[in-house]
Amino acid sequence: MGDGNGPSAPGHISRERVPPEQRVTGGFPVLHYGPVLHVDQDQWRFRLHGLVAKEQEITWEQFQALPRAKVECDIHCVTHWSKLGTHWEGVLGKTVVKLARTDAAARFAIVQGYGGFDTNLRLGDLTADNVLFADTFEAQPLTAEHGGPVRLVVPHLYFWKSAKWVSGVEFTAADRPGFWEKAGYHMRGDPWKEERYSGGQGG
Ligand SMILES: Nc1nc2c(c(=O)[nH]1)N[C@H]1C(S)=C(S)[C@@H](COP(=O)(O)O)O[C@H]1N2
Ligand SMILES: [Mo]
Repeated sequence: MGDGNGPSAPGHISRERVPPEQRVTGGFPVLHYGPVLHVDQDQWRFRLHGLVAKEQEITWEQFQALPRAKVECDIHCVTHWSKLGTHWEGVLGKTVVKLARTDAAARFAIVQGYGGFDTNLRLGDLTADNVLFADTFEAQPLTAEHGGPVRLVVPHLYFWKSAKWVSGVEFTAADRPGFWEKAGYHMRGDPWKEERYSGGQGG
C-alpha cells in the first residue's frame, strides 16, 4: 500500500491510495442505523456458532486473553468518505476463526452486532491480513459511538462490513445477505471495484 514514503512530498495523498469516487476526510464520521448502543464490558458476550466444532460464548476477560494484534489501515465508507492511516488493536479475524474451529463446510461468516445488525463476509475476507475485532482505536478504548466494546474492522471492504457492537459470528456454508446487503448494498463490497450496490436493487 502506498504510504507516503515514496518520492511524493510529505502530506501528499497519492491517488493510488484512495479508491474511485472517494474523498479523504480528516474527521471520523459516526455512521450507523439506529441509536448508539452502550454495552458493558461485563455484559458483553461474543458467540461463535453455526458450522463450528463446539458453540462458544466468549466473555470480555476471555477475549482479552487472546493473542493480540495492531493494525494500521485506511477505511472507506460507501457514502464516499475515506479516512487514511487509522490505528486499531484487538484480535485478528484469523485468530477468532481458529478459535472457533470451523467445519470444512464453512465458507461464509455472518458477523452479528447487538441490536440485530448483521453483515456477511466470505470466510477468506474474515481471515485476510489486517482484519480484526478491535477494542482499541488510536491507543484508546473504542468508544460506544464507534462500536465499542468490540467492533470488526475490515479495511479492504467498504466500511459497512465493519460491524459495530459485535456480539458474535455465525459460520455458514451458504452466503446470506445481512442488514445493509438486504437494503441493496453489495454482497462483497470491494471499494477498488466500486462494489457499492447489488445489481438492480439500488440502495
Ligand atoms: N451495528 C452496526 N454496525 C455498523 C453499521 C450499522 O448500521 N450498525 N453501519 C456501518 C457503516 S455503513 C459504517 S460507514 C461504519 C461506520 O463506523 P463509524 O461510525 O465508526 O465511522 O459502521 C458500520 N457498522
Ligand atoms: Mo458506511
